Amino acid sequence: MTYSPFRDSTEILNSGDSLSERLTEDGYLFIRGLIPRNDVLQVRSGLLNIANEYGWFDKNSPVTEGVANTSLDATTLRSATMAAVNRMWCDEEVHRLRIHPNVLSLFERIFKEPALTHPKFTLRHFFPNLSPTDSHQDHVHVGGVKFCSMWVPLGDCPVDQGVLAIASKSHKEGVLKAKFAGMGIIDHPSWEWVTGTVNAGDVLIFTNTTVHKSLPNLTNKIRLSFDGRYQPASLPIANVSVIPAADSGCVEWEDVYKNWSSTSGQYYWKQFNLEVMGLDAMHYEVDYPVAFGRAKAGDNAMRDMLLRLI
Ligand SMILES: O=C(O)CCC(=O)C(=O)O
Repeated sequence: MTYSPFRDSTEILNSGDSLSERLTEDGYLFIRGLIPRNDVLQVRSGLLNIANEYGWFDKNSPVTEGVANTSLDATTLRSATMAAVNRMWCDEEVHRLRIHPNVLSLFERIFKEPALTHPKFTLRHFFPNLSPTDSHQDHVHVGGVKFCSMWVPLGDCPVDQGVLAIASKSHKEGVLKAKFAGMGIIDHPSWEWVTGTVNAGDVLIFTNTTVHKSLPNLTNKIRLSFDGRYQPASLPIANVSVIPAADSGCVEWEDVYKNWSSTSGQYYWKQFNLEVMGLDAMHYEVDYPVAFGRAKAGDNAMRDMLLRLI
């Protein structure tokens, strides 16, 4: 497969009309330096320090490099360091980064109304030995009516460190058939796959039906990133998006916030009169029996993917 470079939308950052036109045309926006680089690096440093307490990194390299401790396989890592993931997900600085004023004002320009940041988000730690994220559309997993995803690497992410790739113009056909559970969409000849280095502070924004995936992480470093979802506050949101992620280990938001040093950034969505709807699980759950069967029969790529989905 060949990849073209991202179309850079930094120059049109201040024009809501141009941003929405481009989003409608390409299905994505790549914006450099939307979030101050140092804010991102500070969050990265906090998360690396937590992860380091749980032995994630190679002892012979500086923690700041995020070089993976290769003696931990994915299974050991998952069971032995769940506590690290719980703490990382609840980290207050990550939560505040998602609602950075530069981010909110960008989405308000695009939506032309107040922007709601979904309370739930995904924090990813992509180890070199894991399989990449297969191609999918977020609508299937997140539900709701209309939202954009924003992918933010927490540190510089070169192409070979598992960066995101996007199928430009793939958002126009609605929900597409996938191999299972919304994952693994067959390529279409009219799409142009785009990718490139995404540095700390840069963001990738795409619609809820834009097909995307990650490239393999061929380095010896862990790729940290988060993906947040943003929507016009007046539209319904799915119930699965207003609860803490399973990775947090928390059921209630109160538990997420219990070790925060400040209340800034807590319960921000309560300012809106949200209409909450159920998730239409039609596309999502239908293939699970097959997927689990394959994972149990020794398909490790399937197993890794399922572990990341649930
Ligand atoms: O970071 C990844 O590997 C996948 C991200 C993703 O699927 C998303 O941002 O919706």
